[in-house]
Amino acid sequence: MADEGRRGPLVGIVLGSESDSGVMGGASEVLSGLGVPFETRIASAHRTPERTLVYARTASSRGIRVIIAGAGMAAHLAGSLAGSTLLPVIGVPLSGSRALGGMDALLSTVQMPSGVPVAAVAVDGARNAAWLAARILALSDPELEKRLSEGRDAMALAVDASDAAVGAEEGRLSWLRPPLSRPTAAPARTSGPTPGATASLGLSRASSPSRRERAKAGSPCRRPRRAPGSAT
Ligand code: AIR
Repeated sequence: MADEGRRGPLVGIVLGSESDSGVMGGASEVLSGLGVPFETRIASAHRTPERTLVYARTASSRGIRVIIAGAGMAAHLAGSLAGSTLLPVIGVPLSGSRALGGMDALLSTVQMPSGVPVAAVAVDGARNAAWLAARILALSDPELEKRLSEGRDAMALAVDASDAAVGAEEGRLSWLRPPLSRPTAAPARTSGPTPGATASLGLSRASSPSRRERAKAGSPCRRPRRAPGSAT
């Protein structure tokens, strides 16, 4: 993954393994879209503990302002980094191993001891890690704050468009439903529903009304409740 922009990187994306790059590429995409310069590095808390330590210790002096750390399995990467820097660290628990669906990585990332915080996002939540990093940077960057605001407006517009599309779909299907203004007189206590009531919904059957239909019609099919305290 290429470094972004003319400025030095502000966000450090650290992967526990190259095998994490598929999911973690989502963070790069978001930061690229927002014009936030970042770098991507690979360092394993277990396989290369010294490299991880050096990265954490030197990140701030190189201009990094937020670290995003993604790892799977016993995911101690974010915690290790957070223990050796004062920069905010966002942890991305990854589900890659499949054995525990990412629960292993989630707990390893999120259950940090007091005083060494890791802001953990959802399992495989690389994109949200990037959005969060951008929000942190936007505290001191009004231009970035503006881009974030525009991004949020675009998301809202997309929801509006989806809602309009669903509304149109509902309009087309409304003939399937019974009219809302149908009279709601209590059904007579007969042995079954009136034929017309279910026919309009396409639910009528030649015989054997459903349990719901029997209950609606007041059919005494259900066992009577025992009074509290009554003998067995
Ligand atoms: N991992 C690597 N070092 C420590 C950990 N926890 C994680 C990687 C990856 C998983 O182990 O972040 O999600 C499997 O790595 P690999 O290299 O075997 O594919």
